[in-house]
Amino acid sequence: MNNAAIIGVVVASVLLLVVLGIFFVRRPSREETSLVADRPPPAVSLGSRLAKSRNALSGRLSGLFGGPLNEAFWDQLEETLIAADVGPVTSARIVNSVRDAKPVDGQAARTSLRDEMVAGLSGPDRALHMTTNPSVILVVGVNGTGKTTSIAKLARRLQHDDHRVVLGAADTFRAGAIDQLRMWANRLGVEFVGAETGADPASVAYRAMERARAIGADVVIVDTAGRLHNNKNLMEELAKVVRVLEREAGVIDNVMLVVDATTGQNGIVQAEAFVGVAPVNGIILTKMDGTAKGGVVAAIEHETQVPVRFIGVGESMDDLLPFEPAAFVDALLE
Ligand SMILES: Nc1nc2c(ncn2[C@@H]2O[C@H](COP(=O)(O)OP(=O)(O)OP(=O)(O)O)[C@@H](O)[C@H]2O)c(=O)[nH]1
Ligand SMILES: [Mg+2]
Repeated sequence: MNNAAIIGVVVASVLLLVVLGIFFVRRPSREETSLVADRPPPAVSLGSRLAKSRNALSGRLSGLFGGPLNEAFWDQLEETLIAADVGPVTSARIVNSVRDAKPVDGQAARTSLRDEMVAGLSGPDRALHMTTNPSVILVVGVNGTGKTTSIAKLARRLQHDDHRVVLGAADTFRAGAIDQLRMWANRLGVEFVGAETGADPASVAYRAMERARAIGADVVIVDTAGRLHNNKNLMEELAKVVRVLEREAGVIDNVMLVVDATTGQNGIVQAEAFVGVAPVNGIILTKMDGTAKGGVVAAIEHETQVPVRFIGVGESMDDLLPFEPAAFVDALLE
């Protein structure tokens, strides 16, 4: 072999090694190609998700705070809060408190309004309770409020916090409901317990608990059929699911009522009806991205005395956020 041939072979070998190196370095790792749930949830901008409510509220407020703090100002401030679905009682209380603080100008009034809104939402413990193992999260609410989607989002959060989750599809009433939850379970890579449409929901709840104990999962989330509070059969069926889960777990740590924020004050009526049948101790307020009336959080909490634990701000699996009063109010008044 002459020198040129030797150099040719060396160059070709080096090139081959470089190409192979690039291939192996750039090839996605197992983590990249595996479950979506292995990736941390991306940060969601609360301000942009609440843009409808923010535009409605801030638009009216900026005009107001630019003018004199006379009687008309206080009346209009109250009307603005009521228009944002804050609720008449809560709106009046907030305005009275701001007024009592005797702000000297619009800027001081704005600061005081912000603080009063945050104070009005502060107090309740909003963390998920986890006292049993497995710990149960039962999800209830009227049709189409976002129960199943919120369960997927919750599972996603819990999984990211190193919990091992089982999803139980106890909505055996609506055709397609079981497959909808199964699809989410597959995407997230969490354990799933299903049934045939028409099966007894309480037995699904029981099997989900059994499965969790068998595999050492620490959280069981149970989906239920959407129901109106005046549907007697479905309400009795829900009471049975509650009894079975209470028997199996001792206590249901979290009974989450899912309320669609776009239904505004109607959500309060729904909430009150469910509280009578299941030991509801938390609210997930969904579709906050689709309403200009985000103030409904304040009214719902005031009327039901049940804390809003999470808000839904979109349709993807990362669009569920713990409800944090200060961040929420700042996003609305931004
Ligand atoms: N924009 C938006 N859409 C949402 C949110 N949460 C749920 N949805 C949508 O609302 C629709 C109904 O959601 P589901 O989760 O199926 O509601 P459900 O309460 O389980 O409905 P049923 O099982 O029929 O009672 C779906 O199209 C969801 O993508 C949210 O926070 N924002
Ligand atoms: Mg559902």
